[in-house]
Amino acid sequence: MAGLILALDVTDREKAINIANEVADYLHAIKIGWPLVMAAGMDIIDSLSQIKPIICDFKVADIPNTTKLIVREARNHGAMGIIVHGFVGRDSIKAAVDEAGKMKVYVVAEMSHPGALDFMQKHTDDIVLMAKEVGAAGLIAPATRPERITHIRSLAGDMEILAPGVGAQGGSAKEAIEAGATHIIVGRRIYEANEPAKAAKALYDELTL
Ligand code: FNU
Repeated sequence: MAGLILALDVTDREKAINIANEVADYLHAIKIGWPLVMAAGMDIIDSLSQIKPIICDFKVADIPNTTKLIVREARNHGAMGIIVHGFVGRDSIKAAVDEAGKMKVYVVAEMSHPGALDFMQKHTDDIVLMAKEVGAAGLIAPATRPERITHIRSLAGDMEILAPGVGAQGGSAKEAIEAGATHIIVGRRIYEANEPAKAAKALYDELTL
């Protein structure tokens, strides 16, 4: 079943935990990234893991050894998944997958912002095929370009596809799922809403109707 992932890009620990609790019923997982981890520390992963599984959006883009060290830190704090960049190449992605254990590795296949067309999109197909061969659990593909999700799905087999770009970036939850995403990632549309639970429910309903 399609699932909703909250991008919890707030920079206050208490606010993060409050929002997570408020919307938890509608979530498959919570994605946290540099804004929250830099503000609240790595322990926020342990705390939020008590509420929902945590995906660390660290967009790791480094040599294999450093990649391995970063993946290990996320794993030691109880993360369910980690997002890494694919353009760094096969050896770094393999290092992430080898170190991840039960944790899922998600490889960015194509980003959702317009700048992704400058360099990244030219290499999307190769990144998808490499991520699949190396044994990554899933891919990140743009909800802002559903036709690209469909294309990426045609190469990805049954890998998970997480699609950011719904709401604030203009993408539609329903279109992303119809195009082939398994999950949508939504941040501002939920955490900036006057009533986050209502916003999360509306997206959840859109996925399950
Ligand atoms: P919202 N994100 C993204 N596009 O937006 N990880 C990508 O291509 C990508 C991401 C993240 O716009 C972004 O960093 F690979 O407020 C943010 O955390 O809904 C979230 O997805 C989108 O947030």
